[in-house]
Amino acid sequence: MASDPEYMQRAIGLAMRGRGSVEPNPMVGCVIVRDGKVIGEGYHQKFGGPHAEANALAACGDKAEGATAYTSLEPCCHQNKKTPPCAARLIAAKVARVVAACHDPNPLVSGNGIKQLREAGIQVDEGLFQLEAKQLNAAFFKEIAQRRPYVMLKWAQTADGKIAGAGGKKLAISNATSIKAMHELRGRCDAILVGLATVLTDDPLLTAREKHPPRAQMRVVLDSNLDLPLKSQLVLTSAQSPVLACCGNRAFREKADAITRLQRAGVEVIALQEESGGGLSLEQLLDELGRRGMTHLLVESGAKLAGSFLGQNLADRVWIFRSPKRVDAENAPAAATVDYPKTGQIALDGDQLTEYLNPKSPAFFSLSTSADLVWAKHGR
Ligand code: AOF
Ligand code: ZN
Repeated sequence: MASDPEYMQRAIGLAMRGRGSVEPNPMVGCVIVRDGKVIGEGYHQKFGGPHAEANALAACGDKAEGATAYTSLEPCCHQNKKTPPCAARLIAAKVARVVAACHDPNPLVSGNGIKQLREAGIQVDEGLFQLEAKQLNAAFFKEIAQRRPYVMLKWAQTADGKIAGAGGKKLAISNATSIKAMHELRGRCDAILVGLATVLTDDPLLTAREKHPPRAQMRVVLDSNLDLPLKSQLVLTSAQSPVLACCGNRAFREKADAITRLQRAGVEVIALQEESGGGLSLEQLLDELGRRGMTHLLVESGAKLAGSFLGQNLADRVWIFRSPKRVDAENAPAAATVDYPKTGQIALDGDQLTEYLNPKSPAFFSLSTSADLVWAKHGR
């Protein structure tokens, strides 16, 4: 017979399948067990759709009486939202026990779901894999606490630690399998960020080139002086996928013509504060993206901008795609370095993808592998 930890791990694994489709909601999984048998399971599949508990209870039919429900997040109890509260459903189904991994940080729930269950005479055990369950939903916890998106840095580097060719020339580093994993990741993010330097050297598209990406991406460029070329691929495709150019306050005041040209080409332009060191305020950028309801930002910049996120403790996670290729040129730009702990690694047909988590991030709870990396390894 399986034990509490095994059922909870299963609930967490189910929850991960919602990644990309449920945000800004959390990923939640639920497994219902009676007499040592799983009689129903489910997960929150889509924003606005039924919750994990509702799906799991539906799979049980009318057999949930006396059962134990394992949920990766405290069942919700608030009214007047997209779906009916899960605590009331579990009570109505007469489950005997609920094992919940962690609290729902949503102030409208925050312990009240568990309280309601207990008041109805249901035994509630909380905290099994608590830190893992919080890490699973680190972006949700961050969104509630800070109204900022979870920041993921990603780059590809050669065996000699370079991110481009001699003199900074564009270079194909990753193999096709890595590129596929990268496009899948893009498809689960709300925004992809680069600096102008990357646009000028690589002229990237920054879109998710897979069949049915669960989310639509905004492409964001840090462009202090409004030098984004109208002929860049980003600008030329702004009708298909939105582009946001962030310039400094000064350029915003003084370059009305450049702003008009970009706006006519379909680009949205906003101003950010200029930092004393020369760059734009990344904190202000994150606040702005958070205001727009974005929960996941992917930074695909060069080493300098990546270094700013790392140096300001604004990065939550880093993915490095390592290729066995070498550049062997002194003047090829080097990758940024990270000293974060490793939380997973997968082989991608000769390339290697390694995940690191920032242990000093306010959205760090445990060294568990992200749902994104689990997907990259096993598929959904
Ligand atoms: C659960 N199980 O599967 C999820 C929960 O608008 P709604 O009805 O989808 O409610 C969204 C809120 O419910 C969300 O902010 C979070 O507090 C909770 N999510 N709760 O019991 C689930 N996805
Ligand atoms: Zn619910």
